[in-house]
Amino acid sequence: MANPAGHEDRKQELLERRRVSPDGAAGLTTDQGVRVDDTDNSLTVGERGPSLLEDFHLREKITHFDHERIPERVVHARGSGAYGRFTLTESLAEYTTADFLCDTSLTTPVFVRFSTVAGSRGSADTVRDVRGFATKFYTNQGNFDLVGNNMPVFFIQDGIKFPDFVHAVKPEPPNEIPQASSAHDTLWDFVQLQPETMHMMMWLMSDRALPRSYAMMQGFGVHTFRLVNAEGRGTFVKFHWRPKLGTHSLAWDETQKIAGKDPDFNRRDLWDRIDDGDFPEYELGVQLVPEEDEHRFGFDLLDPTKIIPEEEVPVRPVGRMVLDRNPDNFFAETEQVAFHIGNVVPGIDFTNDPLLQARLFSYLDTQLIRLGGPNFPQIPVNQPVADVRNHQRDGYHQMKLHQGQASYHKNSLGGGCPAVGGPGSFTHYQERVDGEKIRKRSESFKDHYSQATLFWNSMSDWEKDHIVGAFRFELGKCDHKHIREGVVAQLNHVDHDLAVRVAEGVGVEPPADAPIANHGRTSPALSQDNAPAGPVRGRKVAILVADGVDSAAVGAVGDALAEAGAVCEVLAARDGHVQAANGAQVSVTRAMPTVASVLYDAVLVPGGEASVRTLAQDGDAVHFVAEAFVHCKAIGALDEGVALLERAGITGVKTSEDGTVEDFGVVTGRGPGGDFSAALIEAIGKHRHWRRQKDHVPA
Ligand code: HDE
Repeated sequence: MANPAGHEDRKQELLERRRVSPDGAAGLTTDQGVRVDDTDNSLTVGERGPSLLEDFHLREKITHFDHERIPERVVHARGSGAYGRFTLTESLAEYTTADFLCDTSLTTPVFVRFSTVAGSRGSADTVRDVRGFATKFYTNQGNFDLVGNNMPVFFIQDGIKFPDFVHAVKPEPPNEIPQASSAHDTLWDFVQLQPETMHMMMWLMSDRALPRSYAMMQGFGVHTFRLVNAEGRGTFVKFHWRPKLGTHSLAWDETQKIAGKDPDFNRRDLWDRIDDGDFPEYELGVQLVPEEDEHRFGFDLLDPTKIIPEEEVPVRPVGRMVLDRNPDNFFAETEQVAFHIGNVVPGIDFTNDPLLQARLFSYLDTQLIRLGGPNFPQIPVNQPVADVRNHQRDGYHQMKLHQGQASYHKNSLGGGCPAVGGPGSFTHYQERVDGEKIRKRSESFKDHYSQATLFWNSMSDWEKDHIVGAFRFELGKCDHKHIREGVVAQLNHVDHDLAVRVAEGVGVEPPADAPIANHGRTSPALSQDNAPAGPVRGRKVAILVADGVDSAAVGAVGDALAEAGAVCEVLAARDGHVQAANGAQVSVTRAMPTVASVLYDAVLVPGGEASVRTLAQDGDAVHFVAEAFVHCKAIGALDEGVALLERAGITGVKTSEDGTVEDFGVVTGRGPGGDFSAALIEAIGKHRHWRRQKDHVPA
């Protein structure tokens, strides 16, 4: 079966056999296939009498309904998934025997699930949190799961601390407050007492925790894994996903408003992009470290709170993943998908990272309860495209009809089948390990601050401002002063200026001096400010109109934006259409009260004197523009449209009589011609204009 791009897709072939489409002609039946004559009324004694136990249809319908829920994931409960394909652009045959990383002619089907971590299944998408980025590669040699996050490090170094960490970040036990938020006492209490969290906390307080779109988010395998080649030689590897659209984030104030206006913001964005054929795309990159270089870094490769700076080991692009198909059924696919870091294929192996090792236990264990028994690999979304043959038998929900007498190895009654070994078998990497049995953190894991400092040093001024704001917000929600003080003391090890700025915002005595001098090193790759302007594909642009609008401007700029791949929506006070200045009708996509500027990337105010006069008296429209300005979005205004900007408190707008002016993302012009559309598209491509002076505009 071919996927939307015309590639043969074995996974979709398998799924196709399980798809059930509604058949209008067929009658409604029970689960036993018996046609029923009525599904709206229970069987009762007389019209007003009691219901009868013998009503098998009622009993079955209610019983099934009673059992429709399964436990949500203990972490990463809220997620969104999509199918796609992975193609290799550069063979890694020198380093691994994994087919899908060696053969550039192969197309490997994938299923990806993005998630937040702390919130429940029904929590909002745009909370401050890490995002899961889990990919199941259905390779010819079996499933390989790359179960990563959108941040390259983790909160803890040893998996035995995971229950402690998760208990601290989840809602507090007495009242289950707050939902999907790290801004509370228990999390920060954990942090102040566990300094290994500091590097990850810098990431979590940065804009990385607020992705604009799953299509604009990096992914990381986090741990150091191992590739193993045909000679059995190992090479350390870190996996990276890089989005084609660039790595972009929302503003904190915006995320909180979106959580109310559209809690499904990221889920909807992913769904709509795929539905519209604007397929999210990512480059797979690897950082490769020869085994003999294991100890050449100033940190331990086995410590998951450390990155390998890209300036030290460049990320080598090796492949491309495109997500091109939405699931048919959320529960069957996105909810029932079961990722496991232990799902590896020949040529990919583990390291002794103690966080990784604990995960190897956890995923299978949790899925046994979540999916109700050991046969969940037979659920369609989990089923490999590679053949499955073994002596595993029985258990809840066994879907296979195993034939034959022998369900053991070795056997003579089954002809010795299935045979063990042979070409393409998984052979564990052979590593010599000697040592005492001890419970002790390695000395090489002791440096908790230098990479947190590296991250801070690498941020631009506006990124630093956002981080300080985030720390102030989160600590400001903590009721216990000693926790605020404890965190400030930790931050003082990261950077003195950071600690002072946070302390000043949360009513804590700023530390007098730094315990250690900032090492001054940077890694430019860590800053989102260094990202190039991206394409505007899938960017949402609001065009504000009222009766009397200049329809030619709406048409010309709208066409140019659409050609660049942006999605334009015409907004007016009411749904339907407005009457343009030239008498034409302009269709309205949505009524302004049903949306908000936070749901768009940019706003355009076309000219037309009457239209702008009406908009300037409409609180929704004025607020829309002011809010877009405060969130540093691209704003375009043509002719009289500039007056709406001024009405919104955006003063000092630069205009010229004869041409286009662009000033920190505010683009003005006389008429839609000339460079206006191009300048607006460029401003939208920059995502946000974070350096804009915006303190005087309320929103
Ligand atoms: Fe997970 N994690 N995790 N995790 N994790 C789960 O598995 C766990 C960790 C990650 O979309 C659970 O099926 C332990 C790091 C993602 O279905 C559970 C430790 C990273 C997802 C579990 C970690 C992750 C999970 C919950 C510390 C990034 C969602 C339900 C030793 C590299 C997968 C489930 C999906 C899910 C355990 C740490 C990523 C409980 C014990 C580090 C993306 O098994």
